[in-house]
Amino acid sequence: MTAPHFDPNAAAAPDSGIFGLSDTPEDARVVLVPVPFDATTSYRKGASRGPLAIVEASRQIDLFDLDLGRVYEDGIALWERSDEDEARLLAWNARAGELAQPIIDVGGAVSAENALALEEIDAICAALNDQIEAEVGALLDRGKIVGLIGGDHATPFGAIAAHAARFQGMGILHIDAHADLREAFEGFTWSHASIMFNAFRRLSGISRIVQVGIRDFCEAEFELIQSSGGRIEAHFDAALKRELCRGTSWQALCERVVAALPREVYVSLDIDGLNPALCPHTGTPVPGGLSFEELQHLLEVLVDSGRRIVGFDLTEVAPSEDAADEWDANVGARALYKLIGWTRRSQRS
Ligand SMILES: [Mn+2]
Repeated sequence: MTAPHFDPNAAAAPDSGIFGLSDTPEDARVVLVPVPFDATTSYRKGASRGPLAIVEASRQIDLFDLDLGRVYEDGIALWERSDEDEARLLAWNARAGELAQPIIDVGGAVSAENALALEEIDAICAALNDQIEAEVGALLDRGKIVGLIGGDHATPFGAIAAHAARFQGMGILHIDAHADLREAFEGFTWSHASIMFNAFRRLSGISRIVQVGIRDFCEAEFELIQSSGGRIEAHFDAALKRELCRGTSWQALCERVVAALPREVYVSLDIDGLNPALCPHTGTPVPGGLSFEELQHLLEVLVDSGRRIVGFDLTEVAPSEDAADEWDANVGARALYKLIGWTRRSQRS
């Protein structure tokens, strides 16, 4: 619970926690797990700085939400891992990033030297996955609502695994510009571009992946969707926009998306699923995508349908190098607040 002196109408204190709150992970209902890792980001780095930038931007958000009310009232806190664990995670990111760069520079070409580096990168990413799965699993077992803040889109694998193990048969609502169904993109087993491939192939607890906003994918990914027997359902951005142009309402389109999902849903939100005007510094921006309001409405339709959001992640928010430009993190923090609000609402009804 928030401290008694906390005033939700006042400006946040500069030393306050996420969203200006003073909750601790022990007493908060919602715990956010930051993963400052972007080792395999292929085009433009920066998502590892996302969690810190989002926390800073989150302090200026008004806590009262017209649709969701007092989103903060049973506590929201950032998970704090031990100094030792945090230092190791940062060292993994530095080491894997350094090993990955020359491979990314040549587009993943295979050589004896690369093969050794790939082996070490895969091992680091596997260790990261185990660490995150343990952290998220322990929080879920304590009854927390858990959201992960990336980092690139490779970071939530452990979080998805922890949820899938506890919510057998859950679906994933995957909002992204990219299908993320590549098998070992550029040779990296745990690439940001492979997160849904890995979830699909490796996690038995997931009944279906429903994708929205997809507008950048290769033919092999398209074929995987086509041959998945409905286990992967893609709502391509072009198709959604064509329907909107022809007069179909966003409400009707959201209902169509949501209809494919089972009762328990994990939401994986890659910020590049939104229009790049809302995330100009993200690693792999693509024209098109959802507006902020379309995202908000999709979550609303999901929850109104009676489905339950069991957990979520927000990835690929990358702040500008220019510290005065906090736009990406500002949008990220607001998207995060909506995710928290709709998740809480879905768990109450
Ligand atoms: Mn992605």
